[in-house]
Amino acid sequence: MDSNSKPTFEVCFSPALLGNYELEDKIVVVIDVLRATTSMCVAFENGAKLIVPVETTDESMSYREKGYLVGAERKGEKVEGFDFGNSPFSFMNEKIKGAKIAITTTNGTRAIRASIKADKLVVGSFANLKTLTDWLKKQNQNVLCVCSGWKNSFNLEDTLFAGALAYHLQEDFGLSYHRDSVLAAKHLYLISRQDLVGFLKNSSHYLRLHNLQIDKDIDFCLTANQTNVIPILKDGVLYEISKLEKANASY
Ligand code: 3SL
Repeated sequence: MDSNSKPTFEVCFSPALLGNYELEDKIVVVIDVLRATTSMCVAFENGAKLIVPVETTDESMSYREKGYLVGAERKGEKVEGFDFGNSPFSFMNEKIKGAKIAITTTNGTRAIRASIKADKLVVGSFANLKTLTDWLKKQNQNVLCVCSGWKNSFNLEDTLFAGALAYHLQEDFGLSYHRDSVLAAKHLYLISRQDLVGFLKNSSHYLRLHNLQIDKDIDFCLTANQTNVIPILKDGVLYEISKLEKANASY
């Protein structure tokens, strides 16, 4: 990065487009608003020690014998035999305090694994919007938002969160060659921010979760600023950033 210029801000609409972006010099913000990255924030807010994001149910289950709580979501539902699925409310209990967790979800944990080459990888959701925005402003480093989407397709809710970041960071960051996705995300956020739930009512994943009768999860995931945690990846494992920084001041 040229020392006189602002760091760049980019938005990748799907993990399938990641090949178009350099990750190595960037902070990557992985976004799966409904619901994986929101639930990860909630788990850390409730005292989880660490979270291992994995791709398959077998991999997640293999952590049980190592003393982990294990989670798995497929088609929006908890997979039988696991401790929990992917509802933020399932991470709001005493069992989570101090727990080591392994989890696989349809898109969110895959997007994290696909972004592993990032210089730093953090997890974003409306739940930690302000804390994450403030932290990103202080880093002076190029940022790439990776929307988890749905099975490699574009989705609206992750784009809206990327747009919220774009809006709140616009004074501090410049746009790169990949500017159109940022402009589109910011525009969608600006026309929806007064009523995110209403704006998403016809979107695919809203309807998928609504049909499972978990509208309370949707409402929770679209509510801004419920926690000050920032999950950050180190050696394939997510930790809460302030705890990791204390343990390793040089990170
Ligand atoms: O796609 C994912 O990773 C999940 O967040 C989907 S769900 O909201 O749990 O159905």
